[in-house]
Amino acid sequence: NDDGGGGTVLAPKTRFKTKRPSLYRVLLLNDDYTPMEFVVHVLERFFNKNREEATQIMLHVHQNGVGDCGTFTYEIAETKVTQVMDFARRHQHPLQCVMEKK
Ligand code: NFA
Repeated sequence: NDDGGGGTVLAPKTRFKTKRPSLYRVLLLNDDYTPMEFVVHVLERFFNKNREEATQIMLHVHQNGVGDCGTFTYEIAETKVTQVMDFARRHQHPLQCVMEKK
């Protein structure tokens, strides 16, 4: 811009700062009642795992108490948690799904 006095007034520089989104890990928690096959189905249906991967993750959760289903941005992770919790509740299984910031 021009200030009318021979000087030049610069417009504030517009910055296009890119911010990487925070990432969240979605975890399944072990319990004594949810059938193993149901957990495998959850991993296939909501986390796009094949049967082999799903079975490995399910067994890891069964043996270690917790297991990694995947890493997502906040909104996607939140949606996965809600979908899994609703699906488990509808089937009257106590399966718990949580998210944690990385
Ligand atoms: N522990 C459950 C059982 O023995 C299986 C399970 C695995 C539950 C992973 C929750 C998560 N039926």
